[in-house]
Amino acid sequence: MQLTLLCAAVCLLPSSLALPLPREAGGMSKPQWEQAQDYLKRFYSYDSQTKIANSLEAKLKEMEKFFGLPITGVLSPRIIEIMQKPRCGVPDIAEYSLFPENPKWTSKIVTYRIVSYTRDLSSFAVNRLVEKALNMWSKEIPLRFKKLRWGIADIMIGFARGAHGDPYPFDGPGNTLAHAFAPGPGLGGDAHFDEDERWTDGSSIGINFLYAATHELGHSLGMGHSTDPNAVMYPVYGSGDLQNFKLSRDDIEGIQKLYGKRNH
Ligand SMILES: [Ca+2]
Ligand SMILES: [Zn+2]
Ligand SMILES: [Zn+2]
Repeated sequence: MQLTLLCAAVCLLPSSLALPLPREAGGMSKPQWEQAQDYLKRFYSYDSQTKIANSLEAKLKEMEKFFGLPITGVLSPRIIEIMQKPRCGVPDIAEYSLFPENPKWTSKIVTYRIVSYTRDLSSFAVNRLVEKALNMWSKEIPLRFKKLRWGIADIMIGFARGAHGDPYPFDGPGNTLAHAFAPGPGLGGDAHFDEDERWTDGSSIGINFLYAATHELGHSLGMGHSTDPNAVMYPVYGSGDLQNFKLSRDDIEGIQKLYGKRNH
């Protein structure tokens, strides 16, 4: 208890005593700079790369490149705005070791199981929306999905809050909405949704579960993030028409590159 109080006292020192912020902070406030550093570490991680690629300036440039902004390596109000939007938890630029050569499922039938549900929607609605999301992808490629009621499926789907048994704890309401893992054993293919969000079937205010599920299940099939704001695989939530969305040309080209076309 005493230690906590001591720390609180130290942390409350006037900010004028703090070191000046680096050039990359672009004149933003200290909390904004700290939030930006955290964001870049989470979504633009290059840990196994060279020191140059690890600098915050380099990560900032990667982010500017991804979102089609002028490449300055300096924080701007536009970047802060993007950083504050709710988004997928999967990095835009990941450590290469996490994504070996285009991982994909090699079997023509991929199994899935819904392990846990949300309090926001009926289990009937979640089942229906997951099936709908999977169909968006499978109608473009020669792959079928089979739902399992128990046991281990290729794609384990669930809702959880905070720390939930993988190295990527959720962060409360907002910011990270969900994440999923590329095809592979164990966690591979699994899709997790933050139970601290308010999930909807599109009929009320909140996060559209069908849209989020279609995006995350794209990762479960091996899709990475797209820089195209019209793509379902764009990492930031809410840029397109969420009510009547469908896969974009970019999404379809990506998934067919991995699995080929479906023969109708
Ligand atoms: Ca969250
Ligand atoms: Zn994503
Ligand atoms: Zn998770």
